[in-house]
Amino acid sequence: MTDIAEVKHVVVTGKQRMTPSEAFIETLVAQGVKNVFGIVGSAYMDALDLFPAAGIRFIPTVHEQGSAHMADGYFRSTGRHGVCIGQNGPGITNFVTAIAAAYWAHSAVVAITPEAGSMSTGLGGFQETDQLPIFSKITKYQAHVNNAARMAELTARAFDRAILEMGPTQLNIPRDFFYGEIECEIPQPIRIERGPGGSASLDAAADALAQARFPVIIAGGGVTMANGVEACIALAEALDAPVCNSYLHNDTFPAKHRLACGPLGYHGSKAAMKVLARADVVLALGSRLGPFGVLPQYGMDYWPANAKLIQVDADARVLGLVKKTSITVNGDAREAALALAARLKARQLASAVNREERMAAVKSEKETWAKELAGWDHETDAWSLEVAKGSKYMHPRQMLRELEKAMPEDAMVSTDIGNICQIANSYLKFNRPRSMFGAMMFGNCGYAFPTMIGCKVGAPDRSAIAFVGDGAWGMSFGEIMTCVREKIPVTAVVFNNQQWGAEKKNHVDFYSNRFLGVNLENPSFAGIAKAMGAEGVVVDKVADVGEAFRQACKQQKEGKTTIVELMCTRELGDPFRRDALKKPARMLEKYKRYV
Ligand SMILES: Cc1ncc(C[n+]2csc(CCOP(=O)(O)OP(=O)(O)O)c2C)c(N)n1
Ligand SMILES: [Mg+2]
Repeated sequence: MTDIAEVKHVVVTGKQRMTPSEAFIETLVAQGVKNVFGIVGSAYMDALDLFPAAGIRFIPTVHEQGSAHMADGYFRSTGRHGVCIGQNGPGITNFVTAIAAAYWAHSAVVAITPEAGSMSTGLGGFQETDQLPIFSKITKYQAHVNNAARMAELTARAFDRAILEMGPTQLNIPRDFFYGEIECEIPQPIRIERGPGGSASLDAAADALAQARFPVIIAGGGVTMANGVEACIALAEALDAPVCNSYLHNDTFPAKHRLACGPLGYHGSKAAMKVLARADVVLALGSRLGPFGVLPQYGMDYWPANAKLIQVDADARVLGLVKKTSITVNGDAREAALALAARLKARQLASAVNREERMAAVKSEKETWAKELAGWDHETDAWSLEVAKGSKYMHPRQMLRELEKAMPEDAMVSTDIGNICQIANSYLKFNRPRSMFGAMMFGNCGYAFPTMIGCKVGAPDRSAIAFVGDGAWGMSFGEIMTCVREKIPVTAVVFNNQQWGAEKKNHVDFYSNRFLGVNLENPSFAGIAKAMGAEGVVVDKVADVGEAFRQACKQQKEGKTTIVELMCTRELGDPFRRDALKKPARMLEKYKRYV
């Protein structure tokens, strides 16, 4: 067996005779692929056989959903393609949820989907399903290898398009097409250099910023994807403009910077919202301003409807899509920030006049929010007070604060979908990019843990931490086996409040506490972790959280995966979807009680 570390990534050049499996593998090598997540299957075994010799590590997972989430995490922590592969039929349908999640995380994941053999299509043979329609709405591009001779060409295109279109692509390969003999050349990767946007729109944006009396920047995920944090800092400093992170992108601007106001959106920073509300010009840099991320929060409709909105995004389709724009720039976030800073250099800035006053306002809003958060020990609605009374477990907010205090400087944190994970948004602060990996807008429970495993493969020297609720943990803890088997050490922090809390909150707020399917009787998750070969620790006192968490992160250096099970009260923070629920109305007699 070839040692992967010894293999050099050398690609064959010129037209040559080879097998389609070789063409496939050599194209992966040409695209720089070093890790592929998946579950073994006969459909692609002829190609799989060559992985070690090609210097590609195959990382076997527990479930194909895990493979695709890991590919997503790998992309998000590195900026390099995440790749997953599986058996035709059920192995591929198991990808669906995770590919949909990658779609809304804008992750360049290549889902390699071997298909039933071309000679049996339509006959209803083993593991056959039409694999293209299933992914048609959750991929940016679908390549179907319709002839073995096109293996390299179409494989390369799936990789090129994933980066070009900033999202998942599918490479669908009838399984018989791995065999045979073809003549082909391995295509070199095509990477398009992205520019700052049109000069007229940049001029207009610079004018608006120069005339702004209270400019505010929203730093979106595009800033990280463009490696543009430094450029964003330079532009913010040139304008002395406060910066808000877009929802779940708390890593697009350093939290310790004097101009940083924190994240917008659900359980975000009130300081960010109040500062944004004062803006007369908003620069949304690398953000699609997704509707869920700009909803009113804390009873505050903070969006400055009368401000001029300059939106910069590399994807022209999102410009002006959600919020009314005054100026749209179709450009790379980093390049656009540099171009705007250059244009503003010699200009008189209207905002310089009231600089002191603005900086004082920003500072004061930040202090007010920090103070409010520091004093916010538990939820105060009637139901939360009732269930927390006499509980021997921890108030989630106090526990989250301890985690914040003990957070390693090099942390990467993924967050799942759930009430406590969402509250964590207030307590997650980062000073470097590629540090926060929320479940983004597909919002599937079970995202955080496998995604963080992929992040750790991409960035093995960083502390890898997944925040997961107990319900979501039930969906995803199987991948502990991947951590143990493949020696990928991760820390999972499991918030055990014995309930599907986020949904229970809707029962409380809208359905008169008629609880159905929301209470969880859990086994010992720490015990399960130990039985699976990982470390497990249970904490039920706030004073012990920091030490247990620190220890778990430290153990990553020794190759150990640790599950930190944190026992919480059943209190619940502000709900997710107040915007999308209505008080129930019933018309039929038999249902009249259900209001
Ligand atoms: C795959 C999937 N199924 C169902 C949901 C609906 N859902 C959203 S939040 C939530 C509850 C999460 O519970 P838990 O993970 O225990 O976290 P908690 O809210 O208790 O903090 C559910 C079921 C979802 N988002 N994703
Ligand atoms: Mg829960």
